[in-house]
Amino acid sequence: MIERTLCIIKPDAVAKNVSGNILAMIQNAGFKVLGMKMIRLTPAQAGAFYEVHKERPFYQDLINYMISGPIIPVALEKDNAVEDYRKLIGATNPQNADAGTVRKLYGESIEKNAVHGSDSGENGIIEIAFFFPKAELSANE
Ligand code: IDP
Ligand code: MG
Repeated sequence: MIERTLCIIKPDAVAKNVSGNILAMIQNAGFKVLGMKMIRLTPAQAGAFYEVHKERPFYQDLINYMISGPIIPVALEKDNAVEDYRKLIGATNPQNADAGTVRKLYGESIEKNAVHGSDSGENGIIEIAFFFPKAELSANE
């Protein structure tokens, strides 16, 4: 089934200048890029994006990290996108991620783990809409 998922290249990966390498991995894996931009989140935006984690002890740290520098949200589409993208990026904690995954290659810690990925097709749609008005997405979608 064709699905959409949201990638975010997080501040640590943007700062390390590996955004292009990560995008190449994503595109070589067959994902179509529907939209992409480099932006800086406000604290309120970061808090809203990660609202689902607001009761977790790492919530405030996560917000501080996500506003620490520019990020690159990328709207992706592919058959089986959610599962295939999560396989490509690897486990949340880079130490537990499989060899050759984005987080193993570029993540620094369980927090500074280089990229975001949606956890379901439903959330993929919602998260893409958080960053991209429909008019900004690829016209040949
Ligand atoms: P995911 O990004 O693999 O879906 P989630 O559990 O949804 O992982 O957590 C969202 C983000 O919060 C992670 O990508 C990571 O940046 C951060 N995070 C998750 N667990 C921890 C933790 O135990 N300590 C610090 N940060 C964490
Ligand atoms: Mg998650």
